[in-house]
This record gives sequence, structure tokens and C-alpha cells, in this order.
Amino acid sequence: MRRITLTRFLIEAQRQQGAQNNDLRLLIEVVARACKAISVAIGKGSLGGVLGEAGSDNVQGEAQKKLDVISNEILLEANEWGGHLAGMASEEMELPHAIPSHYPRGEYLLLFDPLDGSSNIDVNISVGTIFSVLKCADSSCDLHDHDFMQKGTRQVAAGYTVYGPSTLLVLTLGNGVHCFTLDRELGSFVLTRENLSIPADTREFAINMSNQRFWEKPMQRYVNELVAGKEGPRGTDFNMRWVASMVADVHRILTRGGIFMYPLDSKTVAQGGKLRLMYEANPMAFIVEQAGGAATTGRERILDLEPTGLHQRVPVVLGSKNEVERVTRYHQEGSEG
Ligand code: AFP
Repeated sequence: MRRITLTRFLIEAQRQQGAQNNDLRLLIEVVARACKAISVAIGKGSLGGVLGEAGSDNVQGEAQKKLDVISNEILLEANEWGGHLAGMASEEMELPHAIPSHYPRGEYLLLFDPLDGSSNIDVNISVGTIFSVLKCADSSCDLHDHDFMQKGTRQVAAGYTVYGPSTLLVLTLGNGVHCFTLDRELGSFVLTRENLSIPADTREFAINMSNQRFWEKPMQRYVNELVAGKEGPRGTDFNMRWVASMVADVHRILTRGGIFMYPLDSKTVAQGGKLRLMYEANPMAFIVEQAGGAATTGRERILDLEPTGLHQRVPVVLGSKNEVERVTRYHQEGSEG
């Protein structure tokens, strides 16, 4: 069997596009290398002394796990010195991280959620890293939040890793979505699925049902219809899954279809939703659209949102196109009625 490593894949993709962007290739390879190190730390579990609370809160006021802090540091350290980045921003840091002045600066910006689903880490359930790559309009001056606050349509690459039974890297450079599996013995990511495609229809949905009473009416209507099954207006039974690690739920959707929803609810409405736009919703929306799916807030396309803050939160509805469109239609009908 022909083994295509991530490096070979990136070089061949670069050749096909006729572009000589070595910095973007270096960036993706460095992120992948950092994710290997995170995968090793996670894999050690209790033996590595890495489980449990760090004893601090992040910018969102959420308790940080030791592995949140470790993963953040691994990504920062790996990406600082290569000369490919103008700066980084992370869920775990209030302010952007500038490249130290003794290193060269490049034209890209890297945003990441270093360890998504980290509340699952102590119970040995899949977690992941999500990342988004943008270009910096002016990499010569000091970095501010607004340098990162670009629409999702301006992403040049996005990806996530899932640290599960196997470690996977799912990547888009804006030309389809491809999945690599970490060969743990050789330490390289190997292409295992090309051009992932999300079926337009699905009978599987993912949502935290315990929030049902807090949702808006259009979301209540949509989920009530799914739960009513064969006897309801949809005339068919639906199945539900909720891992509570977005990477794992989204990866299932990229594998066999489905719809993932973290809608607006009365608990999170004041902050705009639960999930973060710049390093959760935008990269996942880019990936999902590249795989033929759709991603909205229930009202607007996620990739068209004009960011209002580095750590902005938004409602998220993504996955199989026909179901996402139905949810969005119900919201439109709800606001008309
Ligand atoms: P943590 O990283 O704090 O575990 O949050 C994970 C997450 O942002 C996302 O990955 C899940 O889909 C969602 O939150 C789960 O939220 P609930 O715990 O409210 O179901």
C-alpha cells in the first residue's frame, strides 16, 4: 500500500496548486508535531501525572485542567520560532501571543482551542485540538485582538485532531477535507481518508438535551419533531449521540453524517452562546462546508459572521446540509411569526 505521510501530502498539494507557500506547509507540520506531543501527554494519563485540575481559570472563567495548560504551552512553544507566524491566540489566553522579538515573524495567524472537551479528559473519553489559520494584514506592527477578528471565509486552513482510540488529524486547506491517522510507532501522520463527504440527509442528531427547556421555540420545535419519530411529522425515527467533546461529535458527522447543535439558550444568551467563534465554530464550519455540509448559527452562515471579539461566543448548528437548512428555516419562520 502507498503510504502518504502528511509531509508528502502537503508537498504534493503545494505542487498541484503551483504555489510555493513553504510557510503554510511548515505551519501545518509544526501544528501536527505539537499535536503528536499532546497526544503522547494524554496517552500517559495518570502515569504522566497530567490528569486533574490546574487550579486556575481561563479567560472564559472556566476551571483549567492540567492538560489544558500543557497543551497550550506545547502549541505556543512549537510555533514560536519557525518564522511562519505573526502571532497566536488561544482559548486559554486572554490576549494574543506575539512572536518574541528575537525570532523572525511570518504572515500567518494561528488560533486554537488547545484541548477541546477537556472536562472529558479525566474519564478517558476522546478530546481534541481545534485550529484555524488566517493571514495577518500587517505583520510588521504590534498585534491586537482586531488583527485576528476576521470573517471565517478568510481562513486559509483549519483542522482538528481527535485524541481517541487512535489519534487523527483532519485538515482542510480550502480544497476538500482529508483525514490522517497517527502511526504511533513511526511518529508520522498518514493519509487514511481523502475528500471526506457529509451526506446531505441524516437520522442522527447531537445536542445536550438537558438544556431543552432553555432553548428558543424554533429549536424546541425541531428537536420535538425528531424525538416524535415515526409517529411525528418527520415520519421516521432519529437516533441521538452526545459526547460533549465537539471534536468527537463533529468527527462522527464527518464519518457518517448527522447534525450537531449547541443552540442559543436562556442560560447563555447574554454571552451570545456557548461555543467560541474564532477557534471552535469558524474552523469547524470551514471543515464541514468543505465536506459538503452546512454550518449556521440557526440564523446566519457562521463563516459570514463579522467577529466582535477574540473570545466571542456563538450558537452553532452544523452537519448534514438538509437538516441544517431545516433548523435555519424554522428560526426564520419563528422570527417572522
Ligand atoms: P470543555 O472543553 O470545557 O469540556 O467544553 C467542551 C465544549 O466546548 C464542546 O467541546 C462540547 O460540545 C460542549 O462544550 C459540551 O458542553 P456541555 O457540557 O454543556 O454539554
